[in-house]
Amino acid sequence: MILSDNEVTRFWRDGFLHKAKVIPAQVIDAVAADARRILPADDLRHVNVPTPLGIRVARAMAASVAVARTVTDPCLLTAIGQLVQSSVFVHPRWILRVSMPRVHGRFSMPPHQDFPFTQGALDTITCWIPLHEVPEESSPLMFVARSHQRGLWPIDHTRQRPVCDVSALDRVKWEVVPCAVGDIVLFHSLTVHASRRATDGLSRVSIDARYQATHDHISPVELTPMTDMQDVAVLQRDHGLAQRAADIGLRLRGPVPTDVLDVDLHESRLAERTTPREP
Ligand SMILES: O=C(O)CCC(=O)C(=O)O
Repeated sequence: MILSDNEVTRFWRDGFLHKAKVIPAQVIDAVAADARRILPADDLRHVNVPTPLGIRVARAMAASVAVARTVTDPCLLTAIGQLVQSSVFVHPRWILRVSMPRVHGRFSMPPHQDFPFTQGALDTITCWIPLHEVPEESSPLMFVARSHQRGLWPIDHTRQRPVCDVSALDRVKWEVVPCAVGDIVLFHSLTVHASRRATDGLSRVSIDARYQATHDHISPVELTPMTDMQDVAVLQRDHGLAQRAADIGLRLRGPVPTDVLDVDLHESRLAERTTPREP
């Protein structure tokens, strides 16, 4: 067992859980080495990845075997299995995310729930894994505890992506979660979360991946690997980056049902799935 009974209960009560020292240092080191090879900088904290290059980098990094190993780390899968009380399916759309420092605002990533993006299983769990220490000033994740118990929060329809309407979050209390190397943060698909704007002027590099029970619903989009080997080739050609011909290294675990649930879920289903569970 990786998680204690108390941690499992806390996850279902709060909608998120910070767990220290889960991923071995050498596993993170291997990802960082791959990232330095693919990204256009030696120092990950000074990496500069403007959009749309960022999308190419994310796809290229998805081809990294080291990233695939990290998101399928046995300790991690055991921990998530404890939460969903099932064998675990790893969504093949993990992301190596470079969060660039911003000058204005409170957030780096605006407040959102993952469910409008992933759909499928309500009990989809995101695991967030930093590649370096992330203190308060380096854009840590922040959460509205227990927000997953309230189903879907109002969405800001003026934005291109389904992020939360911040006016609905006026009075909420945010819990900021600084991390050390090897730590993970797990959160539910309905937990409202964001990342704090970095105040150290540096980039922050992390992995996020999604998991669910093998028997639960999944949206077909979530079955499409993020990896695009063509993006690796374009990066190499346009940016003179080192040769990287990694195997995709996906480990799909299934079978999973592939029907889609609409965002407007029936309230009783939400209540049933988000009631805090006893361990
Ligand atoms: O890394 C970040 O800044 C945000 C990550 C996030 O929101 C997510 O993985 O859903």
